[in-house]
Amino acid sequence: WLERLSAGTALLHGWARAGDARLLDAVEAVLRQSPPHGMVTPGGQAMSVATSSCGDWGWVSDRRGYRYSAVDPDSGQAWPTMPDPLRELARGAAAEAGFAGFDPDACLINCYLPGARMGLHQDKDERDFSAPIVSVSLGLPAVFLLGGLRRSDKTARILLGHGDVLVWGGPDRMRFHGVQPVQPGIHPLLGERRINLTFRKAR
Ligand code: MD5
Ligand code: FE
Repeated sequence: WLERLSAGTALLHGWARAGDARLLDAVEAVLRQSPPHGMVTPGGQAMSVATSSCGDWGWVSDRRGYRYSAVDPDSGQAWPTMPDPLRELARGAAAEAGFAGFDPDACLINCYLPGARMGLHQDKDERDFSAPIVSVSLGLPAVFLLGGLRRSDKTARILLGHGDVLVWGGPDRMRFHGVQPVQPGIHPLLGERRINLTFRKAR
């Protein structure tokens, strides 16, 4: 069911559950082609989340900064094509939340093992902030922190479970957000992992 968290944010509970096995197969195929690995922030901090991407653009971070790249810096090759089941999921969820016509050109794949987290940040490396962002949670649950437009704004805690999909757009697109450390556990389909797919219009 669709829960409207605020004007521009919708939580589609369990939206991705129905096709989860096919979805995971497609994700695993991407990860075999472009294996996930930890990145470093421009400040030199190691990130605890391992990332990969598919689609025309992939989000990367290193000492030079955050940016979108057309190639996987590991292999020097183009990122894997965005599989149809992923694209269709993102388009369908966006439309359900009121963003018909969403056409993502980047899908970031964040892989969390127990203990991995993501600090409070804004997503601002995209060219056009009018497009929404669609985030799909798979595997182990995580507590998502949803803040406001200033870093110091208080944050709400949202539990995201397997198959939950969040859509952010309009006034909520630039909110600060983060993920608390993933707790140990075993998910029946993914094992000891959380995978988050983040679909964006990068360019
Ligand atoms: C995650 N990933 O669970 C999250 C899901 C990232 C990231 O934050 O940058 O890779 S995407 C959450 C998101 C995106 C855009 C806006 C907002 C949240 N928001 O306004 O809260 O791995
Ligand atoms: Fe983010």
